[in-house]
Amino acid sequence: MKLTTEVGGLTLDNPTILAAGVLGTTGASLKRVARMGAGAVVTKSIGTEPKYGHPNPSMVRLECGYVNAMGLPNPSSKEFLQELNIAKESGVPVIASIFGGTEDEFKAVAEGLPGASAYELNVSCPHAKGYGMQVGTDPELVKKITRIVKNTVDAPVWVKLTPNVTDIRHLGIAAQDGGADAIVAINTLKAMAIDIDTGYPILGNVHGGLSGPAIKPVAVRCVYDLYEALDIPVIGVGGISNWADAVEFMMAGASAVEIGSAVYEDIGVFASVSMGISDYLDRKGMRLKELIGLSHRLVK
Ligand code: RRO
Repeated sequence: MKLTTEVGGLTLDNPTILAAGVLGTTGASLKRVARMGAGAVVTKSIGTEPKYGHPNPSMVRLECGYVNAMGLPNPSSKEFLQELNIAKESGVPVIASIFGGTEDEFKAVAEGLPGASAYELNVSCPHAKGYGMQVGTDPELVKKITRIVKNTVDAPVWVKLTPNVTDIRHLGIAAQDGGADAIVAINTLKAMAIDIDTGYPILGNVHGGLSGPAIKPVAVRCVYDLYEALDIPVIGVGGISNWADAVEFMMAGASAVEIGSAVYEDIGVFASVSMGISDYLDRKGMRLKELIGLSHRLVK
């Protein structure tokens, strides 16, 4: 079954996308992921100024996933532009993940990274003071940020939301009202880990965000709720490790999926997820479109 997909203003060869994260730090690593079968790639989140990030350890592997507090390390949009241009040689869409503390900062980063296939507004990092969740839990601010970037760039604008709120639909509606072309759900869940030999919190920053299999049911619920509330596509992310996880997200309403933590276990995950979705559709005699939001049609 062919998996070509139109989502949020882009055409993808298949609906698997590298989520924003460590592998999006350089043009070379983004190209490598594209070669391994991703339908599109998202960069590490980029801001206006260079940032070292939080002290080490900044990422810890648990049985159920990872807790990280990288702290938005990035070289600034000015320095990252060359990496973006290298990544574009891959031939797959390259989405620039951008962050800021105000709508004007988001605008400046977007202007500093011309030529991205789309812009993913990161309003959802759970442990970045003055950025991320601090701007992304306020629907009015989410709408303002979305609108200003949408009015600045020609490319599609996606908005990545935090699950760390009572009802994610308010944020999705705000982003949609601001002109977003797609919603990406979810960023990491507020978390931490403690070393029981010493009693010290493991992360240098103490607090972090949880990703991986542990957050999958939370993410599926967010996608399900957003699909019902919105007219724009939802892109699912959170604990997707195999094709069955991707199918579950699509049944909840995801038009495509982003994969983050699972890449650290197997960079071939994009190809295996795509092949698994294709085989599943063949077995069921379905087209990809019929899978998206299927659970809603069954429940009604
Ligand atoms: O860099 C990070 O610490 C980070 C980011 Br920007 C984000 O969006 N989500 C996350 O869990 N970590």
